[in-house]
Amino acid sequence: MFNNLDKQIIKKIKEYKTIVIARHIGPDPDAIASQIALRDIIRLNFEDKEVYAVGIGVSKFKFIGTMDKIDNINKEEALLIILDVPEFVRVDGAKRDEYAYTIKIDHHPCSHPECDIDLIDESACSTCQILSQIVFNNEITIDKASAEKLFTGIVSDSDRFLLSYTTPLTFDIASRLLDIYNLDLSKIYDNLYARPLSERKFESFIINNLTITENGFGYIKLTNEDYKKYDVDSNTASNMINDFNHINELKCWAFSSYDEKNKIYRINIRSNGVIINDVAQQYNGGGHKFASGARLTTPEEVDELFKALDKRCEESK
Ligand SMILES: [Mn+2]
Repeated sequence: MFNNLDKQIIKKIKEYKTIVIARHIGPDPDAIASQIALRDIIRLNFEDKEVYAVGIGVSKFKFIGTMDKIDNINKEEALLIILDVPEFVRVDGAKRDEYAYTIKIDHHPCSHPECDIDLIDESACSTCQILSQIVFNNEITIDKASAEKLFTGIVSDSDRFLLSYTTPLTFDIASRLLDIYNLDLSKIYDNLYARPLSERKFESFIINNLTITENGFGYIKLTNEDYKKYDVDSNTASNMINDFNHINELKCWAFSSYDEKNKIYRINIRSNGVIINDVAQQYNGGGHKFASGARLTTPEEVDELFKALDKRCEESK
């Protein structure tokens, strides 16, 4: 399994006293949950180690855990583990060259080596699934809190077992986590899915204003005025993009959310079987075959990307 890379990773974790764990910018529950779970599992198993989770905290995901400050560590002697992120350009709060040794554990496609050890399983629904597999296969001790986090990442990234990355292994691992650690499902789902009515109204606004081309490409460009009107922020649409799955008329859909603070257009793209990540890659983005994103600086680039996605839908007819 994993070509023994999991064994090599465990060996490296044993070797280093200081370990820093990072994940992608604009984190989702899988990114944060894998990060916090791995940190806490290492702390639980090796009391003498200093382990830190780095990156900008997200208040919405505080229920998973909070980030650490690393002021006084010697990075040159530390191990860096990046999770749920294919490339360093998208890593939040850590640079490869600053660390003694680097490890990546991820489920996003990546065609080139990125770290000293790259454990990539593109067939996994989530990074939390890979971590759970490493835990179970190596009989590593974890506690209920970490099991809860791993389960949270699996549920969130598989979109409640809806996406095509959901496999028998996904159910097997979820079942074992539930069974062994007696997890409280309603608590986990409340944390992940409870939201204010304003967000549901905003979702209706998107549905009502989505432009759908004759090729089955649906898109909307969200503005500051839209966020203000519905009392939501520029990240809100990103978190509901999966909810537009299973609409007959949509082959592929994309939201453009203008982020005024960073002066960028954040694009979220999903599809029902049309491959989109190579298109996103041409526009400062990337991701999975059917779930990608991009960050653009001008409205013209947004139009170009949307045109390219529409063309991809046309070609797939
Ligand atoms: Mn993920």
